[in-house]
Amino acid sequence: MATTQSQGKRRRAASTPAKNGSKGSPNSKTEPRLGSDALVSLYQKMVEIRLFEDAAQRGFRQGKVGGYMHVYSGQEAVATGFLDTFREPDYAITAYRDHAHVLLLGSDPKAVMAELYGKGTGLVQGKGGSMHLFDVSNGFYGGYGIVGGHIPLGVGMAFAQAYQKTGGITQLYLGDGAIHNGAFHEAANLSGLWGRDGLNPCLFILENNQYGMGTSVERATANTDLGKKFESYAIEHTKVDGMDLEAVLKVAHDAADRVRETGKPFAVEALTYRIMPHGAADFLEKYRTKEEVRKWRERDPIGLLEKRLEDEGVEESTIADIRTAAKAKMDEAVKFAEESPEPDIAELLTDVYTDDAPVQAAG
Ligand SMILES: Cc1ncc(C[n+]2csc(CCOP(=O)(O)OP(=O)(O)O)c2C)c(N)n1
Ligand SMILES: [Mg+2]
Repeated sequence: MATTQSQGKRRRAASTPAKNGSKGSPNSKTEPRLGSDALVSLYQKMVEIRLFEDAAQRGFRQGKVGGYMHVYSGQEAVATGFLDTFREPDYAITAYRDHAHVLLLGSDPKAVMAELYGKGTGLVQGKGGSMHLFDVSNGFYGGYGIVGGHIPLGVGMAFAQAYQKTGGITQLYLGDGAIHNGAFHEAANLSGLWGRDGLNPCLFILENNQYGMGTSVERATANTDLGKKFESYAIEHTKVDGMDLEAVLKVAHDAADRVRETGKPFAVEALTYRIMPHGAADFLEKYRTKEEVRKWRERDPIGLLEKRLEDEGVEESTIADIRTAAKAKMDEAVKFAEESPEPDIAELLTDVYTDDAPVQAAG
């Protein structure tokens, strides 16, 4: 059963359209939806991500989640805002802090939670774990644990989209730590170069949460204006307050339209903050003060959006109902993960090597 399922996934072509993308021709613009109904629906997504992360963190502490895990709490407005622009046949790729991205693209929280638990019903049959989520059917190409390792892949995906004239763009998420990795500089150089000919519709989303593990941006580089790193490669860029969903939405839609229209890369630095430790087992935070964390928690993107919704006249009961429903959904995901079977032993041999390798000529 498990084998059939994964073979089915493998058969999907790389250009399979994402289920979750908004409709419309690839060239039409996507206006940000800023009315209170739209904001309420995005609020619901952000709350679901936060509660998913809380549940995952509990599962990790109980020893039920294997491998390692990094939660996205505090950064929700960034992926929520940018993925609001996502449409068929776009692609998205990120590093290991990837739960939010895959959920926003439409993966079932039950399958994602089961993946963290290493179960056979998991998104990638329990073989990827938290850091290696993948869902091609929704346009999500991972989930990578090697810092910076996914950046050349994302630039290559964008090249493929232009080369194959799919009309899609690639959203490539990276951290403030990853930008110092050599892979970024080589890939950004090619992105700028190919972009000159309209061959790199890559939207770089630099999630500057101000730390790479315990190293602050100030301690990692002498040039702390991280967007400037893109200038070396002739990639235009801008900044946004990554805690403010509405600000992110506006910048994200402009940026995505621009990349779609020109085939050139563009970068947005979103200033954000992770309110949780770097990884699920890291609790000794000697590199930042409690006072600093408290200060940023006052700008928690979910709290800010709640205030905004109140100003818009959204009823308190609407907010409460969203929270209750999200909690029930995540409880259900945990129950599913806990009750799911271990992966079938046959899974050891699936999705390891491709079936599509060219046959080598003899001699
Ligand atoms: C090539 C490589 N070097 C070091 C590590 C260890 N490591 C894991 S996460 C991390 C920090 C990356 O920071 P950033 O890109 O800002 O992402 P964030 O964790 O803040 O989301 C490091 C150095 C790694 N996984 N891969
Ligand atoms: Mg960081």
